[in-house]
Amino acid sequence: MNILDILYAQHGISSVGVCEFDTLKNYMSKSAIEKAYNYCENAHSVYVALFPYFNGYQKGNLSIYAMGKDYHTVIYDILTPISEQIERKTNEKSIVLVDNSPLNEVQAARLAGVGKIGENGLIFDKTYGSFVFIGTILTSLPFEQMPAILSDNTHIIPPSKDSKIIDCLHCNLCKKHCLGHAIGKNGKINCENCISDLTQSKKDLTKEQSDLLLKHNLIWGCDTCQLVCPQNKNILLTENQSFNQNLITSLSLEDIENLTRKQFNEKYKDRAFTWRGTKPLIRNLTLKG
Ligand code: B12
Repeated sequence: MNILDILYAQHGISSVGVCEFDTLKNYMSKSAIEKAYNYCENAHSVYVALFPYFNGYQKGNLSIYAMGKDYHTVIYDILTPISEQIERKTNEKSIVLVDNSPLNEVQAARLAGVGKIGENGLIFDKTYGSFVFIGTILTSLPFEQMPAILSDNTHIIPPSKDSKIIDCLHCNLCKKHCLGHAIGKNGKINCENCISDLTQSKKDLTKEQSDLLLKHNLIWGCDTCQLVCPQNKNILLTENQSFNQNLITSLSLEDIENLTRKQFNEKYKDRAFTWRGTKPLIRNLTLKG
């Protein structure tokens, strides 16, 4: 089996592909390219895997992406053994990168052929819509070579392949429903008005930004441009237990206001909403009264 087959067979992954780092560089700034080379000298290929996370329409005040276990950890744990095997068996450098990464992950996914970009700037998977996280392995292993390595992988549960292609309808409902009118041409996001960004920002908010948050139902993240999308209507739910079990759907002031940073991190270990501390959460909860 080659790396793509192995990746494809991992539980919790819906689509996999590979793109050339040289091509991806066209979508990255000079400093991002430099950072990527610091991670992986002679970077050659980017393996891309999509991880579905839609858990149904759960009521709460946290965004769907933050209800389950922290996706950074989940994806890192799944991809690391594969990355380590690449290094062991080929002597090439290899590193797992998720989200906090110099790579333009959405473009990497598009170039790897695992999905298409919608007007909301997000990648859409055939079966799971845009509710997919992107995980990557950046490696010096040449793109042309997919040697038969990694054959000692075990836990193999192939995902279903019979699915329809999801293509953006360009209906622009995502743009129309975005309260901050933050989605521009070609999915370019204006972070000054993007509610997802504002809820997660530690910065002081302007009066206009606070008013925007007051109109919004969540205190962390935003799902609007995904939930209104017709192409997300009949998607499958995630089967990944990290994203469909032990969900935290809401937080209240009482839950967090008296916690130190350390206590907060311990209480909500492995949750994506902890990375900015309690400050933005308390600000957002207080604002909404
Ligand atoms: C910074 C960041 C944010 C910021 C800014 C978002 C932005 N798009 O600028 C904020 C906090 C607002 C944010 C919000 C969200 N994010 Co975010 N974010 C990132 C991060 C770390 C970098 C994004 C970035 O700056 N890209 C580079 C810039 C330079 O891209 P760009 O020039 O704007 O180009 C984009 C578009 O123009 C488009 N594009 C270019 N050419 C063309 C041509 C056509 C025809 C079209 C249609 C589009 C198009 O493609 C580019 C990529 O999106 C990525 C992870 C990563 N390392 O890539 C995650 C990432 C994009 N985020 C992700 C998620 C899940 C979210 C949220 C859904 C979370 C939430 N529920 O609140 C929202 C969605 C908001 C939205 N519609 O984008 C996922 C997206 C997965 C997916 N299915 O695509 C990523 C990939 C993280 C991951 N590993 O899974 N995010």
